[in-house]
Amino acid sequence: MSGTKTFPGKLVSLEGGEGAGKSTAMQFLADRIAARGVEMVRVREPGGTPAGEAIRAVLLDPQFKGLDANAELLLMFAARAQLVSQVIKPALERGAVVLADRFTDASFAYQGGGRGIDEAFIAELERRVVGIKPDLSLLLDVPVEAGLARVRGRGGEQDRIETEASSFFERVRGAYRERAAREPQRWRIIDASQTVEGVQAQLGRALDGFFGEANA
Ligand code: Z5A
Repeated sequence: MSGTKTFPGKLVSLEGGEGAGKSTAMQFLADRIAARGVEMVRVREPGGTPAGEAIRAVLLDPQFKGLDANAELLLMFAARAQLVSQVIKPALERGAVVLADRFTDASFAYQGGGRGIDEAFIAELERRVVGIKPDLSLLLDVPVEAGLARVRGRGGEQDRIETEASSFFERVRGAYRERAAREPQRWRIIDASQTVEGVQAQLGRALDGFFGEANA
């Protein structure tokens, strides 16, 4: 783990913008990790604990459109603090592989890139409240319009953040790509505009490469 403390387990995060195919990819990754015969703990953000899921409901509720950007950021970190202390750290201490559907990088991308909150402030929260970083982060990267078209094709109601303009999601994508370029040893960029099979082939190679290196 690239945080302050080293754990026997590994933290793998999956990130991406709207319609990148995270839900589809999560199941593939979970099956692939489980097939290694290790304990796997799957979490999602915001959420993953009873308190975190209650916070998630507030964050995604369209009735709170216009929520203050700092309030949004702090709620993301409140849910994350609970998830890290209640679930992620104990699992890593047991030696489990934790598979996270989003982690702190999402706050840098959405609240930093999307909302324009100062990156140094988010980094300070990460240091004080979270204290750990993923060992491997997978970025499902897809052009914004293609992702939004997939979400429209999926149907259903939009949550509060999904109702943002394309320019917001362009900034989110830019922030993710910049973070991945800055720390290439931690990130693998997956071309998520490919077919489901094409995306899974890339994910499988990234995961096998990571565990191969981790076991070497
Ligand atoms: N958020 C934040 O702002 N700050 C933070 O710190 C954190 C989160 C942690 C909730 O996240 C929101 O919180 C999210 C970021 C913000 N904002 N929004 N909007 P979430 O992860 O729960 O929600 P989501 O991003 O909207 O993910 P999702 O609903 O799981 O959707 P998805 O991952 O984009 O994709 P999907 O459902 O797997 O796929 C979309 C459709 O495309 C679906 O019909 C699939 O069948 C199809 N699909 C999937 N893959 C393909 C390929 N390869 N080709 C063609 N079609 C495909």
